[in-house]
Amino acid sequence: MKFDNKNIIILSLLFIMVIGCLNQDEIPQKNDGTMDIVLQTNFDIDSLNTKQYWTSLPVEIFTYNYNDYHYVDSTDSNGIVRFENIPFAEYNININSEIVVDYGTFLDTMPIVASGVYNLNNMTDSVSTIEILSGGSNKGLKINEIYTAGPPNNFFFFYDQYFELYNSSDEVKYLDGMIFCRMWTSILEVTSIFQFPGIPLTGTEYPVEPGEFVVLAQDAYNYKDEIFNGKASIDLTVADWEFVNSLDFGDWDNPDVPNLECIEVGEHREFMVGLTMDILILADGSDVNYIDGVDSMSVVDGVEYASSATHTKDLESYVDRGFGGVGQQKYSGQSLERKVAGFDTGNSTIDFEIISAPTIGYQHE
Ligand SMILES: [Ca+2]
Ligand SMILES: [Ca+2]
Ligand SMILES: [Ca+2]
Ligand SMILES: [Ca+2]
Repeated sequence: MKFDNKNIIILSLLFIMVIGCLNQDEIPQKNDGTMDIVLQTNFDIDSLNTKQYWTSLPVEIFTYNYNDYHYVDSTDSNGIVRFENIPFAEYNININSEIVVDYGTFLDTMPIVASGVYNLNNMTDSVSTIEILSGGSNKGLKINEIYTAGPPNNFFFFYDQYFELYNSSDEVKYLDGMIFCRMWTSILEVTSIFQFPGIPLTGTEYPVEPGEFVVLAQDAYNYKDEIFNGKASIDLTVADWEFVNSLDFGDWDNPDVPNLECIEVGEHREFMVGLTMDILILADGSDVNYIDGVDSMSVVDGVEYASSATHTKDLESYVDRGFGGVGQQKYSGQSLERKVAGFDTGNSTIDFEIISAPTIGYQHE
C-alpha cells in the first residue's frame, strides 16, 4: 500500500485552514471545504491477530454536523474504502454486515460490526484503521433482547418486561433445566433465580431450533388493552414462557403458557429487573446452588446493561466485557437488542443497541 504524500500535505493544510476559521464549539459549515476519508478495515479472522482484508464490504459514514450527509461505499480488494471530497465534518463510521468464511469443508456466515468516529483531531493521518469484530464465532443460545424500561407512561408501570433468547448455532439447543437469573454485581451473587422444567444438560423436552427466538415474559398477560387503551403496552400472551413464583400469590399464571419457576427457598418476589440497569445470566442449570452464585462453567450467556455511560462495570469480563443500553430512558417503550440476531462479540457495549420499540420474537431491522 502506497500513500500519496501530496494528499497528506493537502489534507493537513485543509485541516489547519478549516480549524483556523472555526471557533472551538462551532460546528463546521458546509462551505468550510471538503475532506477525504480513507479507511483500512482489518478483520482478525481467528482471534490470533491474523489480519484478513474483506472486499466489497459496505461501509457507512454519517455526520451529525449536517442533516443529510450520509455515504455508503464498499471496500476494495485491500479492504480499503475511500470517501473523497466530502464536506468537512466529524464522521461516524459504521459497518453492520455479514461475511462468509470458507473453512474448506464448509462455509460459515458470520455477522460482523465495526464502529468508530473519524475524529477531526486525527485528520493528519491519511489512512485510519478500523477493526472489524465478528459476532458469530461464539454460537449458541443468546440473550438477544432485554425489554425492561416500561412502556411510555407516567405512573411507573413496567410490568410488561420480557427477555428474548435466540439460538445462533446450527444445532438444536434444549432449555431443559436451564436457569435465568438476575445478578447483583457478579456471577457470585444471585438476586433472583428461575428455572425451566426438565433435566439440565441431558433433557430434550424443550428444544430451540437454530434461528428460533424464545420469549420469556415476566407475565404472559395481555397489557395492550387493559392498561393503555391499546396504545402503549404489549400483548405478552404470545410469550413462550413466563416467570412464576408460586409464593407470590399475586403473580399472574397464564395456564396456556409454561412457567419458569422461582427456585430460591423462601423467596416471595416475582422475576423483575432494573428498568435501565441490571445483570442477567442464562446458565445450563448444572449448578443450582445459588448461595455461592452461579458456576462460571455453567454460564451460557450473560449481559450487563446500564443507561449511564459512567456506570462502573460490574459483571466478570469473561462473561461480558462491557455493558449495553447507554442512554436508554425509563418509561420510553425502548428496548435493548443485539445488532444482529444472536450477534455476540462478548462485549455488550458493541453487541447491543437501543431500539425504539420492542420486537417480541423477532429481530429489528
Ligand atoms: Ca410472573
Ligand atoms: Ca403459566
Ligand atoms: Ca453455585
Ligand atoms: Ca426481538
